[in-house]
Amino acid sequence: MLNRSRRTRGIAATIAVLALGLTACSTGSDGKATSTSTAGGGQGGTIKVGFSQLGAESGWRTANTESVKASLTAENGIDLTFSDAQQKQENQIKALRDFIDQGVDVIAFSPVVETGWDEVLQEIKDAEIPVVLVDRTVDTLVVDPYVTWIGADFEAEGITAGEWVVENHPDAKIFELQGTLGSGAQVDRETGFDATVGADHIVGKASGNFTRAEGKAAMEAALQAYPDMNLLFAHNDDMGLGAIEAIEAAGKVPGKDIIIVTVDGVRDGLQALVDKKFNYVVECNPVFGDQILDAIKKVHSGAQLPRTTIVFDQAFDQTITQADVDARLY
Ligand code: GYE
Repeated sequence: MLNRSRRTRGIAATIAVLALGLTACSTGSDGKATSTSTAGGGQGGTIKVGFSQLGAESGWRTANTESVKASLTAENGIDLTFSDAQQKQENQIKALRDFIDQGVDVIAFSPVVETGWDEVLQEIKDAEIPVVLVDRTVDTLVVDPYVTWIGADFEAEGITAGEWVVENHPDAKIFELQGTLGSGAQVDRETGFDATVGADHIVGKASGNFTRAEGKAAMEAALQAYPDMNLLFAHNDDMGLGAIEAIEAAGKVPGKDIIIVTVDGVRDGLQALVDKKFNYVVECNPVFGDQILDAIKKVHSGAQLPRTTIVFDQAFDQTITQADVDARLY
């Protein structure tokens, strides 16, 4: 009998902390469901990799895709099939099944939501293809569904955001713009933030699906529904940027009438901080393609790997300068 209480999630016992240098990325992403593959196929030292990216919903995702493509190259010994699921789990499951059919050596993927992967993860396991889990986490009954996971500590990000709010705006009436419901990034940021600020400070919540357009729409509705709200916690920069448009359209001043706290730290987000429209940004670094490459090579060669590698994050307030923003690579 399967027992859902046996959860396997990304944050596990062994933790390696990576301080990332900023690396330039070259390739671009058009955000469409594309599949690119170089010639070869696991021969002569080349590792055949299927990478299922969950979408192109945000500046973070675009930077992450660029980093992955810049690292998983033929020069680095990788024959990459890259597939963009456009934020749809069914597309991602299909891509994973295609990778099994292609007989790739290693599968890497960033799951759009945490649950619903049991069947396909079991199929991958039965096909004896090792999995490198990237960015978001899974919640599955499959035992040992992946060899290693690389990503950020989302709960710690939520706590960092919450601690800034408690210290600087202890009486805030908070509206929370959630990311894609059921995603590791949404679930854990919300858990960390809510526990830190206390549920009674949160006047309302709605999901903006990590996109600018949906963040704007959700904020428009929230401004009507919660007229006393004076602080926004957005689970990513893009939703916060969409919210700025809604706040200004309502005749209010972002960063003053409504304090804005976000997560990610992409250049547009940090620019809003310099422009005093955002008040605090917790970083989530998307540039870890080199670490994914390293993990894939080690997984393929059977070398030992930590079960979990946490990407290092920092946080920024309005003391950030224009020069800092201009130096930002993503
Ligand atoms: O914060 C958000 C993106 O999973 C960490 O997904 C990622 C999140 C990121 O859409 O911008």
